[in-house]
Amino acid sequence: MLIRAKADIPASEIAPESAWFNRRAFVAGLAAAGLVGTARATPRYVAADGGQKELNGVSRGPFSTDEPANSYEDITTYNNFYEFGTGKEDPHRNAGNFKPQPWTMRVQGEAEMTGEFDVEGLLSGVGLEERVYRMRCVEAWSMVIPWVGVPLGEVLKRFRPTSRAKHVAFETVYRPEEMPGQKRRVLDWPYVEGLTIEEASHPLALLAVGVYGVTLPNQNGAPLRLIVPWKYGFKGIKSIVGIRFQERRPPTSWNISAPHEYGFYANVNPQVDHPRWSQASERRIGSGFSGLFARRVPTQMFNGYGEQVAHLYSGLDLRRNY
Ligand SMILES: Nc1nc2c(c(=O)[nH]1)N[C@H]1C(S)=C(S)[C@@H](COP(=O)(O)O)O[C@H]1N2
Ligand SMILES: [Mo]
Repeated sequence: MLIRAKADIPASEIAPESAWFNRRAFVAGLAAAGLVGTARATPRYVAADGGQKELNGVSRGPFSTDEPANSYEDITTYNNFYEFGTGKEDPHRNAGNFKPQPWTMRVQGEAEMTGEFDVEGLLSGVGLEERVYRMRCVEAWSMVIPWVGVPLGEVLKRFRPTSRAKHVAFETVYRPEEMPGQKRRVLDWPYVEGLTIEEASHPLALLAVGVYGVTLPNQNGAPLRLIVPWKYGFKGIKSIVGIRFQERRPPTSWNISAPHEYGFYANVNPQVDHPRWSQASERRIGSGFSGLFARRVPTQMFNGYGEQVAHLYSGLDLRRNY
């Protein structure tokens, strides 16, 4: 268990209202154990998973929302990561045997630099940033999450993609011995995702390595995962082992699984309903007691990032290209 009580990290300025009750109880526990002296020494967050390491030298990145962030508990116990099971609590319960270190990524395709790279080397020299983003799942729930990561485009540039690199394909690790959900074919493993090169190079797109100032817990996609905040959450592929630059559009897991329900672009769009439910509003996790009365908030076009990304889709019919 990791306990922090530090005043100067960017996340500290976010007041996770939703965590208030948990945190207060927790702080009371710490105080009883003599670990904190005063009420003012409130820990900013608590990582209960073990093995989470503090990330140093994190600067405050652009584009962060000032909406209250979800608690560390919300973010790490309510997950979608089918490799560990399909229930929201399965990933944090079943991801304990997963080994995110050491980690090698294979880079292939239309780029001058391809091969195997270890994550540390890959990210060295690119400054870690905190980005507090809204995350909107296609299932109509949402959270606000203080990620730590590096701009995806900065990392991709290092491979010097060629002019034929119109798309970037991503692949999750396949390790059925460590990922019990992969023993059942609920999806066509490994999980794959993709972006156009313009999307992947957009400054909002993030390769996340942490959350709340510590390394990603396994259930959140350790050691690194994609965050594309203007798209539905399923584009944010976790535990990435493969990147391929290519000309043609790559296949994507949810589109393969249910092509009439999930498209390639998957831009958040409140005007295009899912065939089985409305996308006009979303349930903000953690905003209501036990989630039962969670606040519903209107869903925003491009999840509120339209000012930054709408130009990527000018001339595209967003109903057809959902
Ligand atoms: N490999 C992999 N990546 C994945 C998923 C998954 O099942 N497997 N689920 C996606 C979905 S549907 C969502 S909403 C987000 C959830 O991220 P979180 O659990 O960190 O909130 O991860 C996405 N990335
Ligand atoms: Mo999702």
